[in-house]
Amino acid sequence: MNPSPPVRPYIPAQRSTADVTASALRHAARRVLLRNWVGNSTVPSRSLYPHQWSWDSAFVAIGLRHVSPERAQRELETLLAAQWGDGRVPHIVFNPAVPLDAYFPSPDFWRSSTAGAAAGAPEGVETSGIVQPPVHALAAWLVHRADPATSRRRGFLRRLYPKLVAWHRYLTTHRDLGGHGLVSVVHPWEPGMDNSPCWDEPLARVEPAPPGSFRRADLDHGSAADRPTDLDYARYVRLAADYRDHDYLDAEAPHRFAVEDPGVNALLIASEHALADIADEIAPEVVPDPVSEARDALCADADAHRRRARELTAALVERLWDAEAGQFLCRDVRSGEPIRERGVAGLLPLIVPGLPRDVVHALLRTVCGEHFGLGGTVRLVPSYDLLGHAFDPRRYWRGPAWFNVNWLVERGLRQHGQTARADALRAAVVTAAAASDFAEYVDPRTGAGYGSREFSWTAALALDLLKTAPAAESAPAAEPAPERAAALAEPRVEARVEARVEARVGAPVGSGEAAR
Ligand code: 9WN
Repeated sequence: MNPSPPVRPYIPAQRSTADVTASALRHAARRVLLRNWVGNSTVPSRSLYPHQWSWDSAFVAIGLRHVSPERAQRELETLLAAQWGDGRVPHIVFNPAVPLDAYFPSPDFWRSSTAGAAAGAPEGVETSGIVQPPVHALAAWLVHRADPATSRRRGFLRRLYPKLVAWHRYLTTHRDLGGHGLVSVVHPWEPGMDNSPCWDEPLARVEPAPPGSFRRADLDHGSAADRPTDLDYARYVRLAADYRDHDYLDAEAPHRFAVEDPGVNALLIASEHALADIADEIAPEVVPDPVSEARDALCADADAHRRRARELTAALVERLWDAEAGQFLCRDVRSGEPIRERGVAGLLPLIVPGLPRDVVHALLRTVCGEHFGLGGTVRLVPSYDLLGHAFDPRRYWRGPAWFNVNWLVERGLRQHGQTARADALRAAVVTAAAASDFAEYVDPRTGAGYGSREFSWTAALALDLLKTAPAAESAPAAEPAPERAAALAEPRVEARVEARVEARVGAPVGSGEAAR
């Protein structure tokens, strides 16, 4: 059943980190972010991904806030300037200066400004027509907190808030395809985990586009062994073309692929909590008079966001929790059935405040159990079940560990009072980032890097983990009240913690301290 080699102990590979101090790593991470900055936003990778990507920009902004809070704000502003009239935030914003053949599918495939007109696509910029996970409100809140004075002076949150509200409204209305309050993704690129084995079954129903009808650009830069297959691509193309040919209107598109994904919904919930914090924060700025109807209305908005977060959390547990598996599973909206594959998205609800206690405990057991192996056979959480029939340690989202996912799991562990595990994961993330030259993804068992190097969110999130204090150290181990959870998880720069990470990163590769 499982053709993958036996799981070996984790040894970060490729580059010795023996002499890499935290300050050298911070310097290197900053350099990546500065190099990949293209004027108003950051490319995920200069070669493989030469445009702006939606959830990449959110993760990049979270790291960039430590380099330049103003740039971090602009990163998100640039993305949201390309928002569509119906509220969707496109997954790619194309740079017109980049040649069409540098990335596929290019703007002439998506044709957003014409095919997307009915859905309100902007005229002055070309974008894709699909979306990615809604990490943006969470990112905006964290960016604001890094430098509230600059943020207020620039009216950052005040300007972004209505856009973020419209974005969430698009997801919770147009994309509630299952009719149970959860968001559905309609393309494997939307959850950001393109070729996860979770999509194999629903994708098998999609007729592939003819092989000669498109040319992949990714193989010019990456190894075929690390990337999705040609057959995957043929299906991705078919789904995107079908959506486009129905003017990107959700009510009219056939949406042959429709899946409720726990990762996307968990990020929406975390962002809905962040929207509540943002509404509270901007209230005095927007309406200085504390005793006024307008101020009351904004406070009511904050309450509504918290209420929506609770409703979404209840729907998430109701629809996607699988007690037997000990994790959340995706649900195929077309068949109505759960997808019985253990993708890492099923662990991401760890970042959701206010989950039932038994669900949290089971999730923690699963993260550290044989399927994901954290702290046992691996030091970074893999993207897919280590024991799964489709596990492949180097092929994209079918096994490798990704840094954004591990940053989220670290945050989730810390939120639930798992300080030692979170500290160990944090050290492993920065060690692997340094050792792999900020690889796009790594073998979760060995730390060997794959995909592109100098990858923006790897640098940004390693930097964030180096710069931020573990909030839960000062928080009680019990589950925090939902409404305060986002604030409790709010990182602070703290030299004491940096020094501790420095000691770990500076320790020899494979030494107990570095790997623990
Ligand atoms: C398609 C940019 C993006 C990430 C995704 C990752 C990959 C694109 C691709 O790169 O997807 O969107 O061409 O493979 O899977 O998570 O946002 O870094």
